Amino acid sequence: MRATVAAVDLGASSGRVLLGSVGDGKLHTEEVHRFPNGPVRLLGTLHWDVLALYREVLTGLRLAAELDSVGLDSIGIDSWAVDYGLLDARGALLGNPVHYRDSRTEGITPAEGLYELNGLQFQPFNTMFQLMAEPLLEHASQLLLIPDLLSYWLTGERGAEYTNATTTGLIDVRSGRWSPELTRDLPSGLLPDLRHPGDAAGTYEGVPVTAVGSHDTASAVVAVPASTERFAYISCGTWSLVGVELDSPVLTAESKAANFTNEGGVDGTIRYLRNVMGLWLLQESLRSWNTSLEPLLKEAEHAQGSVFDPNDPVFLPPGDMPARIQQWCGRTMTRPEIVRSVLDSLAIAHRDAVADAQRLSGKEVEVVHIVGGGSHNELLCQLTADACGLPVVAGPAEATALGNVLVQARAVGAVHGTLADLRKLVRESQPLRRYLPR
Ligand code: ADP
Ligand code: LRH
Repeated sequence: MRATVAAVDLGASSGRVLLGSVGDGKLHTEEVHRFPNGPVRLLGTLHWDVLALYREVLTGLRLAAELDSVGLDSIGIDSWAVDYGLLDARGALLGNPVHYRDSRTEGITPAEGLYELNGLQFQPFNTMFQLMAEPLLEHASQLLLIPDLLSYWLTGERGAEYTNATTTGLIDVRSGRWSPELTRDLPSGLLPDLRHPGDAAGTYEGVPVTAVGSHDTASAVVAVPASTERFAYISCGTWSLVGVELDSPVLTAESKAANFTNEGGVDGTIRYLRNVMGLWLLQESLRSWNTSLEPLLKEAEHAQGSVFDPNDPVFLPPGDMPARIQQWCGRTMTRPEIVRSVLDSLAIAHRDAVADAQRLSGKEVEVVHIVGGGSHNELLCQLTADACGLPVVAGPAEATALGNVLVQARAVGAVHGTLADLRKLVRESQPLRRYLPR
């Protein structure tokens, strides 16, 4: 059987809709629509433009349906994590979703014992902390994470997809269910029933909508083209999500101190990883300079960088990134020097996270896979191989959308098997580039 599916993938910096065709051991994809995404400041608060995103999703689905004369077999949606819309009792959206980089959670500290319950690294923007600063909570009857909200608008059906739900901080890492203890102070009924990747999630114009790993990072990890179990991954886009795939969580004091997270993956896996600030540092620098990346990357090859800690919280909010980097490094730098500093610093942060993931989980790694837009950045891939002292396999850049396609294709019966079988399809169909450590 062959299936044609549409994958909607919304990253923090851009969104796209891919048409995927899967069957007879083959995977083929075509991008049908791409659009920018980013924060909008409105009366002092940082928001997403969620209606504009929904319009782009509709446009993408129309283009996908036009290209596929046979008829789509399924639609799946993933996006960045933690952010949500609140619905009133009639199901209408209350307010415009707030961006995780908004300052409303600044200064928040986690309660004792939280890590042991939810297994999540502390990030001030985790949904549970946003809810502590949420003025609309008392008026809300339900909360939907972004992919679930868009899916609800398409289908009229509500649910909470599991992989993304684990990023809220409200899921018990052992049971995989909403934690009665952590949700005690929330209005009853606020959190919808969980659904899992592969579950049916309603229909849109007669086409089934299928739950995928709706956390973009969960979908990206599905499409890591690993040929061994001994791999680390770096899902490298706005963030670098660096870690390993495990069967069960690591909840030790050392793991908590190292700020490693145990997020829920597809097929009951654990995504044991650390958030590294990622290419946001470059995106925000380019925005300040109002320039494009490629010429600067060329010049950065021969520039002298300085190393800084990319995970310093000073780099989290939007604003003048080059000024913050120069201040951290204590010197004035040219643009290529700033770009080189970012890449050198990310490579070292990648190395530390790969080393910590191995040490804390006991899982040994022989290859590092870089997927996402950052896999196009040759200098970053080489510097990461050099820092890790391990081969790096770069690609696919659209791993997230591919993981989304594959989980849908498996749900409709066009492909069978485990994550290893899905990964083999990616490996055999996508161009990959190998970097050896120098
Ligand atoms: P997200 O899903 O978080 O929005 P992506 O995975 O789309 O992020 O990655 C976007 C980033 O990838 C860009 O900010 C850029 O740094 C990098 N990137 C994309 N294409 C290229 C390219 N051709 N060369 C170098 N870097 C690239
Ligand atoms: C990457 C990502 C990441 C989260 C962050 C909020 O897009 O989903 O996994 O930590 O956005």
